[in-house]
Amino acid sequence: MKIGITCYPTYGGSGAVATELGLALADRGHEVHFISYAQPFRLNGFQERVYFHEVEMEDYPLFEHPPYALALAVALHDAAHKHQLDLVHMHYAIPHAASAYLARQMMALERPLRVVTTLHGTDITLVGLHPSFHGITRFSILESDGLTAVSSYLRDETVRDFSVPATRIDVIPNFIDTEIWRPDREPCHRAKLAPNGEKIVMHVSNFRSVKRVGDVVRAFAGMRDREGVVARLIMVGDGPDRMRAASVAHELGVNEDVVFLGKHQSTEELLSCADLFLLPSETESFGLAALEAMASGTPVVASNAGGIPEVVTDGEDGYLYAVGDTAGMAEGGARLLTDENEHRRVSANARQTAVSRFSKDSVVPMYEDLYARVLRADS
Ligand code: GMT
Repeated sequence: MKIGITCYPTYGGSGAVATELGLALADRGHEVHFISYAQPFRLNGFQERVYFHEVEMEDYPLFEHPPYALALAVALHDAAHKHQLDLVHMHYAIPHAASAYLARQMMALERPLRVVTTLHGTDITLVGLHPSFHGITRFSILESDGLTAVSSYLRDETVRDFSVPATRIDVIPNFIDTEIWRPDREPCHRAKLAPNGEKIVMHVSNFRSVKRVGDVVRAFAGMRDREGVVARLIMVGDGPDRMRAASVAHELGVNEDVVFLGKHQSTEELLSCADLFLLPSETESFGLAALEAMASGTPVVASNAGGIPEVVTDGEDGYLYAVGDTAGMAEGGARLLTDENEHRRVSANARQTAVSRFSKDSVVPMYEDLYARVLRADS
């Protein structure tokens, strides 16, 4: 097949999944064209059958906000026309699904162009709910020929808030390359991250309010209060709540042992040397960062919000707590940091879950099946 893929190219789970999907599809013999305003951050190095088309934008003084959705529609149409694309796959509905709708209309006189949209999270649970986006989000996802959500939770939210029939949505979970995200990943930076042999607690996110980064620090401080816990907290990523997290660390007197690394391209190198991963989010449609930690053999302590329980099974391959229960997270985290047998058990289960349920090889064929269905419906 010839497939166009659009995603947000900067940091973020949806862009990461879209890029990994494109690379995996190319590996399996498909031709893949990424179409976006910048090269997706995980798209580096040459790979056969992979192309990148940058969306060109005219910067005209009249435009306070350049109309990216329109420029993207034109770029999708151009790529579909020039490269004979069979379908375009949009990751994150806003504004991509609307641009794809326009591109499909533009192509209609020539030949059919099919549109698949993957819902990732806040396109449905937050941004899409805003009155300025709700109508166009509903319209454009209903107009998509194929529709996927990354968890059953997200499918149910879409049904409830956008009146989209459940039968229209395939649940296809996020996936991971378990050869890249692995426990024995080299190089290991443990000695640099924790020079005095401390345990490493880690958090990776975009530090938006939904991530509750203050709770990450509170849970860590709670662990540190418990006997036998000598640990450092490594905060990876950046975003609006970074300062807030730093001031919580100050207030709780743990700032000496909280390190803000900033954005990092290859978190697989960091996660494989962590002892514990914290994800206390208000909500997550899936929680790709948790899956990356699990594949790296790092036990996850998280909130039982949104789609996280579809990834982490409490007591088996991680521990889950109510949103805001930092005392519970501290207790569970401390147990994992001090009880070696428990750590080994949860770590092995986490890796096993990632390999058996969320590996590239088991999930990518689900997209291929959907594409085939969508294209068949055409004839
Ligand atoms: O939805 C967002 O705000 C951003 C999006 C992203 O691009 O990272 O995150 C969502 O998509 C990820 C990939 O499918 C999921 O793993 C995240 O859980 C989800 N974030 C939220 O639901 C808050």
